[in-house]
Amino acid sequence: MKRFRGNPILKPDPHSSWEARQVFNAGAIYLKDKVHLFYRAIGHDRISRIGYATSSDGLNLDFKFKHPVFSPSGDEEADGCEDPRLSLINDKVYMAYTAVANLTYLRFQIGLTSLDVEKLNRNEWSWGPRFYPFPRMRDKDAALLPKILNGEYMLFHRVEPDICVAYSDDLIQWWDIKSVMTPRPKSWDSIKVGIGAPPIEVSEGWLLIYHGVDYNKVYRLGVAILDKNNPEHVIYRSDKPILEPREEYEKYGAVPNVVFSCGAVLLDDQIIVYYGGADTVLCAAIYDISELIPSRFEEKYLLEAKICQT
Ligand code: BMA
Repeated sequence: MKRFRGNPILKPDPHSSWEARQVFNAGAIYLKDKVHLFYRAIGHDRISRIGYATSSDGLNLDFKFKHPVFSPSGDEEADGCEDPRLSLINDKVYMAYTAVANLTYLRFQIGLTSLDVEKLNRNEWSWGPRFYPFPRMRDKDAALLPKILNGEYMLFHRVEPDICVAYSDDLIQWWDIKSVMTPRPKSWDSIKVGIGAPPIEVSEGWLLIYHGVDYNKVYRLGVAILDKNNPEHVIYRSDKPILEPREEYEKYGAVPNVVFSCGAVLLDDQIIVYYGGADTVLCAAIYDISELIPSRFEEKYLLEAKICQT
């Protein structure tokens, strides 16, 4: 694993009121030869909005939209839209996010909306209607599986402390809410777990980057593989984290000791994981896919051993 040398790839802009304090936790999709990043931005008013930037190599940003591309609307999310996670299904980009309210009976729930790819390409930010899949249920860390399986959408979300799923055929009615991954006692992911990027399809199944929190409130990232045809089955889960706070920009900031991801892209055989450092800046880490999938590691190891022998 390599942290990108140019980290952080995005820092708060003191001259821009809506993103003056924190820019972090970006959702990502790869489309039309570039990575599109939708990031959480906090400004002077401490409200979270979503900003947008693109990168042709996935690491250096070459375009940044001047204004937020998605902002809170209505009582359900008056205090902010956080942690966007993007999934491309057919010609639509779906964005799940945390809708934050300031109501005694509601602090946060999941929001879901969509944007046509054509509109994204024209930077026309007329998003579709906003849905709240589980109205007023305390829930976050949501993303759609980027594929319709057996005619159903599959939503990952987090009812504390577990990663859960739910299914729907119209994105309005949801059923079969169930837990699929739970914290492990005495481990780096002992208190709660939540997904990072939406699952990425690979030959072995669905690769899931997820976060885990321990008793010291340290956020780390781990990896799991989900069954290809039935992604509610976890077929592999890493014992050790794949990323933990180590650099200054991960240890010190608005919330110390946090690496937190909402997006990743697979480019050739490398996965670029976008993550927020200490809830303040946006960073990237690059993984050879064989580092994340144990069977591929084995193949690579055997191949290297063979090359050494000859
Ligand atoms: C989560 C979310 C994230 C944040 C993380 C660490 O609950 O609020 O946006 O990065 O906590 O503070």
